[in-house]
Amino acid sequence: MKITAARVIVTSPGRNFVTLKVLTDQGVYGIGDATLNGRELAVAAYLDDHVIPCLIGRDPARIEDIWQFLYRGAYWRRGPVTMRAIAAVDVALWDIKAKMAGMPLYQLLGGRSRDRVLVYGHANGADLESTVDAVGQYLQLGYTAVRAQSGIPGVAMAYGVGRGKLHYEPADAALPTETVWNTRKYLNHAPQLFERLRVRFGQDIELLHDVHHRLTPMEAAQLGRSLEPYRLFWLEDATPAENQDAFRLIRAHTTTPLAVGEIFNSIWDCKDLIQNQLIDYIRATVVGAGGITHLRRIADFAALYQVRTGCHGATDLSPVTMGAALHFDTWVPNFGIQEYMRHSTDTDAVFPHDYRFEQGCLYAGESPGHGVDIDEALAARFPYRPASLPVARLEDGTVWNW
Ligand code: CS2
Ligand code: MG
Repeated sequence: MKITAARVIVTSPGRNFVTLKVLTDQGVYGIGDATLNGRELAVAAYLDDHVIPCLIGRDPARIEDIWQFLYRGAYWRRGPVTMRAIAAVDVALWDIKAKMAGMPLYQLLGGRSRDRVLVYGHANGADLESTVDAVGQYLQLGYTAVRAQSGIPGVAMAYGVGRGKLHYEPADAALPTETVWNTRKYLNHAPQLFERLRVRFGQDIELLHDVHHRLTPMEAAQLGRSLEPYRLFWLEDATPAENQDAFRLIRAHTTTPLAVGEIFNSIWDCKDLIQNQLIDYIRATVVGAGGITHLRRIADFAALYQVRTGCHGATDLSPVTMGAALHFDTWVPNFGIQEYMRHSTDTDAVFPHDYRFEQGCLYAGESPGHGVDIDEALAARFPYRPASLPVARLEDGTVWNW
């Protein structure tokens, strides 16, 4: 079997997505996601200029060998652009292998470890009241795990809060929008939100929260401690993790479970955090961390330390990533939870898929492969539109972590 062609499809059905389609001489094709929010065309160019020419003529069944070739063979290892391109190839090749086997992808990974995949939804509101109401709406939709993010008095645009009635979508303008951040106001406000949520909804639901890298380690330790009475499922990205040791300080001061890793792209980003048991959940996902081949390596390593998975699943990850992640989640023994931000109707139409939501869980489909396709004719009707993630500054003008 040979790869005969591969093409990159850039489309914007509400937001930008980069998709790789790998074709073979047997007529079977595979689909992979290569979307990197705000940097889509960089990955498209990397695929077109450096990766696709190396794929033509290769045996698509040699997934591991192709992964190693693209990773080691580039000499320049890791990084979000490279690793997303490798992920797109890897997921497309797993899709081909599973289609050839006539099996849903999770069967090739080792089969089913669970009946369904617990997901969490994103509730947010401009203030405490509307955020509490939004959590209530998610519970009515059947969710049992909800992430809550609230607007903060005196902070014009807090992380995670949508504007108007739109879905939350941070990449909102061609050039980065600038926002102003105030840590003190946030640290005062966040515990009030979770106090209200527990009073209103009781102890049985799972609540999650994303700090989005905005605190120093000591501030994160303070927040983790102040949230302990509300028993969060996790506190995410409490501080930037380039220095993995920073989590020692947070860990030493709080029992609030910690999640990190949506911007990690290799096992080396996760290694110290996992082996020193500084986190509880690893957020790496197929598109971010080199595909199924590399993510399963991270998950197996994490399992040694009882660290569980919590794959990133924001809307900038396409339905192709969601489909692949659900097969991964169905198999991975140390599964924790899966993030699920719903895509727009246009996005769902461009990417026909067989996964489905029911009672707070997602179910991987049973069709051969990962179960997600792309309607190329429809995709062509949504041309690329430049969109960047915002940049945060402190009130004195200092650039901060968005
Ligand atoms: C977020 C993301 O889903 C999350 O937890 O941190 O929404 C993140 O901001 C985006 O994926 C950035 O592209
Ligand atoms: Mg996050």
